[in-house]
Amino acid sequence: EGDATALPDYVSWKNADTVIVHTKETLETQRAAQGAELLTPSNSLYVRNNLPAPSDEIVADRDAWEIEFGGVANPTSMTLGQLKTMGIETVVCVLQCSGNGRAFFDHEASGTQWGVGAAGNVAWTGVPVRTVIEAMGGAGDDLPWLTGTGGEVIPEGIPAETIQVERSVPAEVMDRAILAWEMNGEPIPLAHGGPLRLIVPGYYGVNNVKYVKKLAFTAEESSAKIQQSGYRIRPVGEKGAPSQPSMFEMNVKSWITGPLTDAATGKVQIHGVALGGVSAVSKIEVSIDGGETWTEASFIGPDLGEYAWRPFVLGVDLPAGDHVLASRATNAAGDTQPETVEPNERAYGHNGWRAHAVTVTVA
Ligand code: MSS
Repeated sequence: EGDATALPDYVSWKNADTVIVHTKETLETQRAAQGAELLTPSNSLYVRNNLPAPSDEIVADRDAWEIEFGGVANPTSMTLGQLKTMGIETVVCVLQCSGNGRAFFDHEASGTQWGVGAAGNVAWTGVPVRTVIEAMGGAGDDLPWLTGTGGEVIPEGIPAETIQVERSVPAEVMDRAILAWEMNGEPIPLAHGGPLRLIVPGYYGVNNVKYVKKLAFTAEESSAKIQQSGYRIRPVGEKGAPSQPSMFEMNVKSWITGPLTDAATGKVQIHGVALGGVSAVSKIEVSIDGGETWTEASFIGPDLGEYAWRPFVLGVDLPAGDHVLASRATNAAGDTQPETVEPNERAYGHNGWRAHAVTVTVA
């Protein structure tokens, strides 16, 4: 882990000093590298692939990429070049893996042991899904799901539903979803889903389908394993099933990004990032005594919208000794981060403030 020489080829352009390489398909942003800039620089953003990324041939002629639409009055296929003529919007939102914070659970769940770094604040530019759907005569009746299919080529002999990245989200999120071709002002790199990616602001990473090749309103949720049994909140030891809650809306969360281990005596600027989930983050508190007392901290810089995270800061005087620093966010819906969270089999959605606290030694 953290071996600077181990950047896989398809992400060789990442900044090795700011990422932790867990595996070829999982790279995490270092905690200390988060929040310093309003947007997470693309070369520091985490990567999570359920399947190896497709060949980079798919980004050689981006405008030729085709996406098929279904479950609309006039179903058709469109190229990225055509989509670009239909409308343009930018949305800043947190991209966060469902398993971000897995390392803070105690039940030794399998999967990448993400700390806080499977998350970033990203500006996506593309056409609103609603605009495209309206141009096709609108969604069909009684089709409550919006289903996006990833563009990975499934090897012959493997039933597609066992590995295909195909996710269904409630159809009403179409109002805020976009089909994006730019990330942080540049064409989306292959590693992050270029040439075209479905972005569902406020929803966990898995719903943001990369290299999206099909988007359809459907009567049922996708039959893919990743939808039916994967990415569900279930009791430890239980199997995944469609009756369990799916990893859709993100919860309110924050964490300190500095200081993380030590500081000099005198004034210290405690800083971090806070997100509201599907409702804007509205308040952030910091504790320097392990959660016994809390002080409201200040958000820094412009508000980039309800789905973005906001950096925060609190200046304090810390005497010599060890201090447990914690942060606790509240969103506009009135949800506050809990102190602890119940374990769940796959260790998803950890937003407990205690586990995210850091112990800082002041000398
Ligand atoms: N898409 C596709 N197509 N494929 C894959 O694999 N993954 C998921 C998403 N999408 C995938 C997709 C996940 S799971 C996540 S997180 C995300 O993506 C990530 O992103 P990036 O850009 O960072 O890499 Mo967990 O919930």
